[in-house]
Amino acid sequence: MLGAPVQEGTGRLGCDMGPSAFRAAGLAGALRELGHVVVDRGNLAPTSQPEVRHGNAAIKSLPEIVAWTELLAATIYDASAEGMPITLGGDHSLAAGTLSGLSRRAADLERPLFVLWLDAHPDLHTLDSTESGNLHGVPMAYATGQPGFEGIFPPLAAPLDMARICMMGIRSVDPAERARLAAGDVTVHDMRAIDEHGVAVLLRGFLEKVAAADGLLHVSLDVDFLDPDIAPGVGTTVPGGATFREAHLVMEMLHDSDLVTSLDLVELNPFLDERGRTARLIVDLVASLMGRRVLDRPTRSH
Ligand code: 4U7
Ligand code: MN
Ligand code: MN
Ligand code: MN
Repeated sequence: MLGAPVQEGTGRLGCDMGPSAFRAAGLAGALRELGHVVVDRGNLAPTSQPEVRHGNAAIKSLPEIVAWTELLAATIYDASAEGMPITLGGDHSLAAGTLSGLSRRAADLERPLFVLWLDAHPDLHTLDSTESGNLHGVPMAYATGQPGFEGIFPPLAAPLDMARICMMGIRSVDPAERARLAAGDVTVHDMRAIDEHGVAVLLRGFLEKVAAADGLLHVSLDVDFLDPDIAPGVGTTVPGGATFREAHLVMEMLHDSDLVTSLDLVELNPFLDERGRTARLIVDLVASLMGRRVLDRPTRSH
């Protein structure tokens, strides 16, 4: 577990308390109960900020986010050699750093990096296209090597192949992001696809691809993947999200696949939460991902 209390990627305060809330909700204990060895490395903090600038005047806190990206890229690269890094956010801008570190690890191992992106949003804005200027909306564009990050964000060992990304829960896409999705071959399972087919069928197809390619699998879980009724502790609520049961099934299937090599938990804003219920829900979901189940039965097709 590595705390990354970055909040400058959103337009508001509060995500800096995320790592603390995950700890208070009992994340480490829940995983130890399942037999895992858990090391809490505490919270990271960048020590200096680069002098970076960009012509888009809407952009907020660019030096802070670049500093976090550099720090996390190095830290997660190292941590991925020792175990399964769980990054406790912090806002989703941190995925620029984790994906950068993991792409370098995957290149070293000569294994392909796959990403399961559980989010209401694709976070595919570039520095040029973002209108809100909130950099939690750009990590996927950076990680996939979209133009305009060069000379500002750290260089990637290898850009993430769009064909190795599976997005689930998507329901808020800006025009520039829609164009990028249309141009690339990202698998996007929006809420309509989930309603029509169910998460099991959609996820199984992706997991089979990862297994066949002997890939690394990174899971990036944005709290707004979940329906705001069950997960109110987030700044960017979008109605119509994943249900409790859908989210648990995703996690149980991920556990059964034995493919997950790293995890981001992002966008929890404890200031907006109701008596810790969102933090506790995420802890329960991670426990499912790490092996907790109701009966001793894997969730396979029959
Ligand atoms: B999150 C947004 F305009 N696209 O760019 C933007 F809708 O990490 C939202 O997924 C970004 O929560 C959401 O500001 C970023 C907006
Ligand atoms: Mn996100
Ligand atoms: Mn989101
Ligand atoms: Mn958000």
